[in-house]
Amino acid sequence: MNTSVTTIERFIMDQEDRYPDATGELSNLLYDLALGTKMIAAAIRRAGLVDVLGSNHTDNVQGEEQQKLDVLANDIIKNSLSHTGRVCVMCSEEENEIIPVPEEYEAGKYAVLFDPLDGSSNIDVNSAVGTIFSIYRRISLEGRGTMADILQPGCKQVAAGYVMYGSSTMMVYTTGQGVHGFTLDPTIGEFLLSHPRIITPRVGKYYSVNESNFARWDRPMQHVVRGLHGDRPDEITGKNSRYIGSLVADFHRNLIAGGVFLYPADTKNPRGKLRLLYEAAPMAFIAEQAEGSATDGVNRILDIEPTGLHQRTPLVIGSRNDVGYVADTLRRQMVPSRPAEPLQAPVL
Ligand code: P6P
Repeated sequence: MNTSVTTIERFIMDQEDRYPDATGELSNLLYDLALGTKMIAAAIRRAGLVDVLGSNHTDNVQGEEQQKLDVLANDIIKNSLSHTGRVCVMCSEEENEIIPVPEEYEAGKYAVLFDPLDGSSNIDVNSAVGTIFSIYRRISLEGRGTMADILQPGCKQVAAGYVMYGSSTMMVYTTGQGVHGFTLDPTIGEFLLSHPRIITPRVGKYYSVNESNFARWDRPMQHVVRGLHGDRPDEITGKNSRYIGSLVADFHRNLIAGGVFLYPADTKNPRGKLRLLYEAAPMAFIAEQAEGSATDGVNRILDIEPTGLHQRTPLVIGSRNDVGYVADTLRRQMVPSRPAEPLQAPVL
């Protein structure tokens, strides 16, 4: 048995040692999250055997029907963090309002935002799903955390990551010192370092988009995707299409193999479908730390100043050159808006 393994705990501590003023709180917070996701993984692995599949017969703030595992995952993450004294406030895709730490617990210096189980509609068909998290240092001075601690631009994140419950359970995170992947060894119940310092290829093999939305995109975006199809070899070499419909799974494949994921705005989702705070921003931090990039089509995701907990954004994320192709093409296609033509008086 290979005994020279690096557990996530040891890796986090080693990284922390580089910062003499580090208090260890962020390290412990990451470990709290790792523990919570191990519990979620255990529930998912048994999903077909115990009564955790299927609908919870409730809707979340997005108006989406909650799966039983959505609710369970949300409770597990909250319970993993609330009592630690490291968190002052939380925000979850599954809850309408911010979640201040209960009065009986000390409020810490971090705000944690999360999508407890993204892609949960894939659970019943045994496709990969994931937990996404984003961590900020609080800006309020004391006491229970506030909305201001949550509504920070993505460039202020101190850590971000996801856990993908796929063929294996993997945790991928960054604290701004590169992106590192850990695979859960179920025989010992530990996340072990398996993908140190992940760098995403500049040019990707894949493009990932829900093509059924094609007719609802604007013409510039249709032009972009036709380029990714290979219809415009003078602009870009065509790519293979891969789309699972689970952000964590689609993002992870592109992170490792190179590729670009797109969820553009369309006539049904004019602001895009994905949420800025606990989906796009954490994934954007990871993408940039892996030498990739992330935009809303043309603007850097990490520069967006949030105005609402559950606000949505279009998302183009992955290999730097591919994300750049999309932005350059959209900018070229965008005809400066002309002043509206004066209305002609009807000819009687
Ligand atoms: P569509 C899952 O519901 C999710 O929020 C993301 O994980 C995923 O990327 C996207 O929606 C898929 O949406 O409209 O293609 O099914």
